[in-house]
Amino acid sequence: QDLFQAPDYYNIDDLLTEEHLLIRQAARDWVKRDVSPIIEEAAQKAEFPKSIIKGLSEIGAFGPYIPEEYGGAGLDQISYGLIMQEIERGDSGVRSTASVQSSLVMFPIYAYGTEEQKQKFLPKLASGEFMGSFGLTEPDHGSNPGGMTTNFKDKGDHYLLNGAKMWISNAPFCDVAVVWAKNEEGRIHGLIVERGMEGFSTPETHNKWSLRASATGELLFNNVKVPKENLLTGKSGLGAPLSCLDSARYGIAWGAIGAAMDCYDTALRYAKERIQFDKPIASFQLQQKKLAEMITEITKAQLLALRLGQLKNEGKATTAQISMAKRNNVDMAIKIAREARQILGGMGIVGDYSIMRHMMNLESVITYEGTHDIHLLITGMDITGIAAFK
Ligand code: TGC
Ligand code: FAD
Repeated sequence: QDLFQAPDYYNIDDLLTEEHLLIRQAARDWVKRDVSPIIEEAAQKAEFPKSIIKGLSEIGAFGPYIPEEYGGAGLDQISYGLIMQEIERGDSGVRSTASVQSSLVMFPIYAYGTEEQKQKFLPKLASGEFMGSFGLTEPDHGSNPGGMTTNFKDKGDHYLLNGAKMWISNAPFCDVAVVWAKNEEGRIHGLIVERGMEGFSTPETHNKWSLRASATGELLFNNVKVPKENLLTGKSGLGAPLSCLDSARYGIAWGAIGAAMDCYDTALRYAKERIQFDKPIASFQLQQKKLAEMITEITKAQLLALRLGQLKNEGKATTAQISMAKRNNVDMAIKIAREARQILGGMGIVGDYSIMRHMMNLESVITYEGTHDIHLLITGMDITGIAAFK
């Protein structure tokens, strides 16, 4: 049974609108009803639970901030964040699927696509009829995507695409992939690649210890003929994929709070119930220190995310501000997961509780969408004016 109670130590709910609270409640109820009961088994079996796709669409998780005319939910950025928080309370892998679909597939088509592309793809992506993936990372280019070698040549009536992308969420089952590749002049462009195009394959990556309920794979392009109308014409250069990352990283800053809340809530309840030396372990100072520090860090992360959401709503959030929140909040969550697991003693390592799954998932979350190190360097660059990447 899912007993989750969300902490709100600083009455932050008072700063949210009625609409925010309703949207969050719908997502929270759905996670309790449709995700919590099945997610542990899906993770153990390393299977993405396709049964949840419809529910993700219904709670507005596919394109929360994409306008309703294209099938999106037309919500503000704080609503988007709250939905990601609730989903990741269930599982980071499920939130990954929503992040990729919304911010890495729908967003670039909405922001940089033609009207025909928007009409063709966005409503189907919003309903979950189409699932999408985002191909930026390559085997030899992870933190440094600007060095990518995937390329396309102009063949008159079509483009010829060659190369390989690695570590791609949703790849094994995606219907469409937004793929970043260099043209003959070395300029990066986005292309919409569709399943069924000859020479396009998506092998699954196995043996993951992390994000097991999310399907990860490769995108392989062997002389794939991509119709010219599938080029994203609105923006080119590395800034185009990086701008999509801004939106996804923002969602992760909220999502990580959900994972942390679940670990804290589970550990608090367990500590009050578990008796050792004739007392609940919550009565010992060492356990109280862990729990008190957890709620302090969660509260700070909530305030950071909310303020960032306000800035995003005003169109003022910078890349560096988003990096700071992604880095801080994921680090906060992974530390809380590790401490919470210890509070449960031996019970912390079994799937009867969600903590170990969150802890393992967060190892991916602290790596993807820019590693912990890269986000620190983005802050460093912002405050000094000097890029220390290269
Ligand atoms: P740099 O020279 O700094 O920038 C290149 C051009 O891009 C512009 N730019 C941006 N534009 C829009 N939005 C942003 N956030 C931007 N950041 C930079 C920049 O102004 C420049 O424009 P121009 O016109 O001068 O050319 O690029 P760099 O090569 O030095 O790299 C900088 C660095 C290291 C920060 C960047 O490459 C980076 O962020 N690397 C991390 C890679 C990454 O995050 N990959 C994520 C892959 S997707 C993923 O992980 C999905 S996980 C699934 C899930 O979400 O669940
Ligand atoms: P590397 O870049 O090789 O980094 C290795 C280490 O070196 C890291 O600790 C890093 O911080 C450090 N490092 C690198 N450069 C520097 C530097 N300049 N200064 C200091 N330290 C440095 N990508 C996609 O495009 N789409 C997806 O859907 C997607 N989904 C993913 C799902 C999962 C489960 C995972 C694990 C990854 C996913 N990724 C995806 C890829 C992810 O974005 C990359 O793994 C990430 O950007 C890091 O790249 P890398 O793994 O090649 O590590």
